[in-house]
Amino acid sequence: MKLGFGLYKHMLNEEHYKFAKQCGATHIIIHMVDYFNQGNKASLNNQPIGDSGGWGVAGDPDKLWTVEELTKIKEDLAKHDLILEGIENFDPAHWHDILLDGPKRALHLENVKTIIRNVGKAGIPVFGYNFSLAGVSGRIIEDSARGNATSVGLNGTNEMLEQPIPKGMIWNMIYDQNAEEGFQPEITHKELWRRLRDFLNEILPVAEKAGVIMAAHPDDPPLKFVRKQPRLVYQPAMYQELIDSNPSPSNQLEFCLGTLAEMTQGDIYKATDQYTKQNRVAYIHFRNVKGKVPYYKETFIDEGEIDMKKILEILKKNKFEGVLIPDHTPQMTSDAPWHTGMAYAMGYMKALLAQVDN
Ligand SMILES: [Mn+2]
Repeated sequence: MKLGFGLYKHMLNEEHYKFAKQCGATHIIIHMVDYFNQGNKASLNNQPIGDSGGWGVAGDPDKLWTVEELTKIKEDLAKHDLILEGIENFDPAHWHDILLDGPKRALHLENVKTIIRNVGKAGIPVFGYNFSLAGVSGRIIEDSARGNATSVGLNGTNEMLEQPIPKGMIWNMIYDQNAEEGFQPEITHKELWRRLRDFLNEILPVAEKAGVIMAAHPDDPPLKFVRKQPRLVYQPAMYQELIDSNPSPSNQLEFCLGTLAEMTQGDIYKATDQYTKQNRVAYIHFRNVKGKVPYYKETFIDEGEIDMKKILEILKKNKFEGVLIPDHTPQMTSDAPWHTGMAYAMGYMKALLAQVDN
């Protein structure tokens, strides 16, 4: 198994590459979407939580990520002896009408195909995505982790979770600042699954040919509905439905332990066993939580309810050889809350891996 590190768009620089390497990472997952773009008042130290204004403005709809820019990032990382393992998430500006089944759907399918081909040409093996209309939305920030560390979670339902998505917004980002008044139409779970299957049927042959694995993140928070919209994967068994919907070897999972443990059904150890046994896990968000929706808190890696060592033992048994990244951690009280939180998680993971994966 490999120790990886996730970097947001604003962290794609030498300082953060050095930091990741110093934490023991060998592999990097990058975000090309800028969740902190314009109008997002969120602290750069925290993960974006998704309040009523969303995360901010989506990117340029006409500017797809090029082979050159992706290759440059890969080469910059290589100078620090780091391997670019994957990209996490599409920009809503490039694919909103795939999620919405809107008038630009055909154009957006071409966008995604171009992006996947470019990712393949740059030699990046994995693309993580989240097929979700509301996205990571409605969570709250509390000083709820050990020692009153600032973290995120849910404390019962809240107004935000019930608020419909305004037109011009999808997946928490604004793709049309001049959209008309009103809300995105409400759809059924059946319709959402139809859209996903159609998307996979179009994209997976291209991904396979490009040598790229498509890795699906579950819905965070994993509720049946968020913002009046259905969620795709909000119980562990729904991941099987996703895998079974298309047999392509490029149809895989961005396996988020935290989100899966927050689900009301299933068992995190059985789910880990079930999906890694099938060789369908592309990479893992290795983080811990307490509780289940709608009452849960993200915790430090060693204070949640998941036995992380037991997870590693299951991964080892099933010969999982992919990358583990911390995903999120609580922020630690210091001059560098994000860095200290991540360094703590990485040290813990490195030690655990040394114990189990030798
Ligand atoms: Mn995750």
